[in-house]
Order: sequence, then C-alpha cells, then structure tokens
Amino acid sequence: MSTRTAAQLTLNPLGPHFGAQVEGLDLADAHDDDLVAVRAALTEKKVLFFRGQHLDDDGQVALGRRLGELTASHPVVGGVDEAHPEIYALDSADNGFADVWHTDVTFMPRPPLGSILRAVILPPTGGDTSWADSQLAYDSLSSPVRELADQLTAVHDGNREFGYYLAQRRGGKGSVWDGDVVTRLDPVEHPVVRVHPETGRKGIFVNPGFTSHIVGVSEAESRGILDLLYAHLTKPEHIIRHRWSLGDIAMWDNRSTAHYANRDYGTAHRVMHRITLRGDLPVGPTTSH
Ligand SMILES: O=C(O)CCC(=O)C(=O)O
Ligand SMILES: [Fe+2]
Repeated sequence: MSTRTAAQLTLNPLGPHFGAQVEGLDLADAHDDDLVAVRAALTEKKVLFFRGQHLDDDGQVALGRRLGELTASHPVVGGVDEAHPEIYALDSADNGFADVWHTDVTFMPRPPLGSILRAVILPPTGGDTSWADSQLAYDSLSSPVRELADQLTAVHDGNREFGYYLAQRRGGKGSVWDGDVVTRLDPVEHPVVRVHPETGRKGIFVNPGFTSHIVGVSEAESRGILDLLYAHLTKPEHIIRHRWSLGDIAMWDNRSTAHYANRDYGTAHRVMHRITLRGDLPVGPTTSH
C-alpha cells in the first residue's frame, strides 16, 4: 500500500522495514517542498528509487545541489570530465566495480551523508545493486553483542582500494575534500556503532570494503568480530535489491546503509554516475563532546 506524506510524495515501500519507490515526481522539475519531503523520506526510508527520470550530468548535479552540499566526485578519483568534478563514474570498462559490501568513503574523517546514483549504460541482464539496512541489523543483534559493539572503535583504510589510484593516476594529488587537497590516505577511526545524527538510531558502521581492523583487540578477535558483524549486516532479511532500468535514480542515506553492486554481467558494459552529499563526523554511543 502506498502512503502520501504531507508534501504529497507517494512512497511505495519496497520491503517491511526500509526502501521505497517515489512515484510521480519528476526530479528535474521538483518544487522545493517536494525536495524537503524527499530529504525527510531519505532519512526515514534510507534508500529511495525514482523511475523514468530524465536527468543528464548537469541535471544530476543541479538536483544534488538542491538537496545538500556536494562533495568532489571522490577523495582520490577525479570527476567524470572537467565540467563535472562532482560526478564519480563507475565504468566497467575502466575497472569500475563495487562488488564488495561497503558504505561510501568511510575511509575519510567525514564520509558523505548520502549518495545519488544514476544508471547511464546498463548490461542486458545483471548488474543489480543491493542495500543493507545497518540500523535494522544493529537492532536485531542480541543485546550482549550490541553492548560489545557499542564500545568498539574501528580503523578504516582507503589505501587498500584507492592507494594505487592516488599514486599512479593522480600523481599523488587527489581532490579537495573538506577543504584540503588529499595527498595521502591516512587511516581514520570511526565508532563501530554510529548514532544517526537526525534520528538517534544506532547502526552497524563497519564494512568489508574499507574497515581494516578493530582498535584495542587482538588480530584474531578483530577478524572474528568483523566477520560476525558483516555476516549479520548482510543477512537477506536486512537487504533490498534493485534491478536497474535506464532512467532510474537511486538515493541512499550513507549513514544507515551499506551496498553492493553485482558483477555478474561478463564483458557487457555498465556505467553509473554518482554524486555525494557532504556529511558529518560519525558519532558513536560512547563518543564524548
Ligand atoms: O554500481 C553500483 O550500482 C553502485 C556503485 C557504488 O558503490 C556507488 O555508486 O557508490
Ligand atoms: Fe558505493
């Protein structure tokens, strides 16, 4: 059953807990009120889909600017072209894959608040993207494990995925991120459980893409704890999966989700364009200010 919010957005839920398709909204021609409602729905539903859209690169950037402050395309990967330094292209012909569960850019002190992804070229079959609800996953852990996770801090390290790119393709000079040119990917620490800055809900905030280890425990303990959290985060009950069509836009709250793009389309070509909204410093249950 679809529901109408105050600002007249029609949301079709994609599962019992999270994910919704927004019906009847042309993102290229949305009113300010509609976008306020989209922003609220994003926090509540965590992943939103808009079908049959007509956005090009300029339109995607313009939409992003109306929803928040855009970051550079990526801390170390350049924009899709000179005119669009905000657009991160994932192109299968240029090794652009995301077939590891991750939350975007958690290897920086301030990971993006959210991401907006547009299908540009799609394979005939395959290439679905899945999202996991990290708050639902946290809530369904047993309470002793929640209490353990609440106290932990993890290191996130972008060198594993992007160190080579910064050195080889950017000559050691990355993008401007939070006001500084990125020249090194120093590992950063984040709480293992993130308290959502808008709702106060807690979610698992480690991911196999970028988290290297847990602070203050043995290597074996770190591996065991992370494996437990990853297996739990990615249980089918915590996931929605999207089969892409051209014209689709996906938007996700990067503070409460992780995602994965299937690499199951052989040598077919797949290109996606992403922009990201600037986020804040992750806060944990025990973070003191
Ligand atoms: O290619 C996709 O579907 C998702 C890629 C990805 O991880 C991203 O855009 O952040
Ligand atoms: Fe991603």
